[in-house]
Amino acid sequence: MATRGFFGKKREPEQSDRIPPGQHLVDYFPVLSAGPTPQIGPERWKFTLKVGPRPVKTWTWSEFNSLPMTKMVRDIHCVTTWSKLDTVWEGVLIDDILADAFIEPPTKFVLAHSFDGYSTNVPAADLLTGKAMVALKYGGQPLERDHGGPARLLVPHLYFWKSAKWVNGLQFTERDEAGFWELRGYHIYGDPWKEQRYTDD
Ligand SMILES: Nc1nc2c(c(=O)[nH]1)N[C@H]1C(S)=C(S)[C@@H](COP(=O)(O)O)O[C@H]1N2
Ligand SMILES: [Mo]
Repeated sequence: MATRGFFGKKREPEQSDRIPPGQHLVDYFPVLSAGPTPQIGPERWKFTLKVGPRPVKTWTWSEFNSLPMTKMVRDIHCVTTWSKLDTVWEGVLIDDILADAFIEPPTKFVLAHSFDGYSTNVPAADLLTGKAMVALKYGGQPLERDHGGPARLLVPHLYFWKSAKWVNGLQFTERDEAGFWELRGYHIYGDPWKEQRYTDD
């Protein structure tokens, strides 16, 4: 006789289609940080867009909050093998940040920088056309500090280390420059569907 628990654990087929190889589902939200959580209040927060070394535009917290807000519901996948479905985010699309600075993407690559010194590289195309945002809210609430509050990058189609917490700027670069984890053995691109976990995957 089959027990209820046995069938209860069975997943909907559409749901397993959404879990990349080597990943398992979690329903809580793990915290993964390389160092301590920086405490950045609204008065100290700013966000700078750069082209190479040249700052193009800087926003204060209130200026940034007056940009168009977009809601995104996405599945996220951490290289440590957890995945979480249907996470709900609100924030400013990278497209809308560039539009506010009146620039078109000037190079093919971007380095995201954070208040804790973290960085991560993403091709510009992976940040544009509605694919990525600077998220200010998670689950309808202001983003918790441990999850990157007040603002984090969200690039949900790549492994979650690309979603820089406490983000304070984006820098367009001529070449694809490795960031914090990419310099420490993680894949330069990080597609969860191709299991691009480590440098040579
Ligand atoms: N600034 C910063 N961003 C970061 C990290 C970090 O240490 N510092 N860790 C990364 C890693 S490895 C992961 S898996 C996710 C974890 O996000 P979470 O703690 O909200 O789950 O944040 C990424 N962004
Ligand atoms: Mo991670």
